[in-house]
Amino acid sequence: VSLDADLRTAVDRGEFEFHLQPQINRFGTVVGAEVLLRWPHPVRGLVSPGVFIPIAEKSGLIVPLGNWVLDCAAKVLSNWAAKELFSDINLSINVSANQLHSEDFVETVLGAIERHGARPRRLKLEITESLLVNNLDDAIRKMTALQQHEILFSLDDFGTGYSSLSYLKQLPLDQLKIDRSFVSDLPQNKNDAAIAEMIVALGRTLGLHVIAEGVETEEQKGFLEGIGCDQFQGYLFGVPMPLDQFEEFVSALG
Ligand code: G
Ligand code: G
Ligand code: MN
Ligand code: NA
Repeated sequence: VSLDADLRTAVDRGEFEFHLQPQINRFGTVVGAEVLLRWPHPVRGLVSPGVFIPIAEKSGLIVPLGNWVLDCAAKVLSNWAAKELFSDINLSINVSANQLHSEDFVETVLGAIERHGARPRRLKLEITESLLVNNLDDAIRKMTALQQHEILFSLDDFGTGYSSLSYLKQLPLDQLKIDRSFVSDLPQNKNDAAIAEMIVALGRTLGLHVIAEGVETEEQKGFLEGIGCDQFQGYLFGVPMPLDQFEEFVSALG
């Protein structure tokens, strides 16, 4: 059986898991988490989203799969709210091109939030530049509609795609995410250092928060802090982990 067929079955049965990776601010407080899908395959073991997301994109399965992730995130947010826990923690979820451009994307996102009574301001959708190139107008229309309902947006993998500074001012963004390829060789690599500085400065000018991903060392964090980056995500703070471990992680920080 092909991975494609297995994926279809797994989507039908909801056989996925998600992990949460902490996002922290300059004071070391956890202010968010990125939701990262995991597929426990009966034979292949834990399959990486880097492998199955492209397959799901091609087959159209990304739409039901994306809806499942949305539903999970909304459920987690409303559970936390009901327990008066983690009221300042946002959840970021990755959104694929076919998902954003699907006809009822706006209704689907709002539907998940309403179904669980989650606060829209706690949900952040990560979109990538590559997702914008094909149909910028549709992306702007849908993002604007969702922003009016207080959903937040982050531009993921920033600087790695066909960056156009003109769309930055057209999109209703809350955050820029510095790609980990610009972080891994900090602070030694002067080009990466200049790029990171430029992104932080751009964010400040445009009134956007800036988060760096893939932060693995104190040196990287120190450099990023020094240039004014306001949030960090990476193995230095925490790996992607199951929900119960994430809750323990946050509670242990106090
Ligand atoms: O966690 P990991 O490094 O294996 O993730 C690999 C890639 O899969 C990342 O680029 C991430 O954005 C993507 N990914 C993880 N979860 C999701 C998801 O729920 N939806 C989409 N569209 N992509 C995801
Ligand atoms: O493409 P996206 O930015 O959504 O990818 C997030 C991916 O980055 C996840 O697959 C996650 O496992 C991975 N990741 C998170 N933190 C680190 C890190 O500190 N170093 C490296 N190499 N990868 C990381
Ligand atoms: Mn992401
Ligand atoms: Na990224």
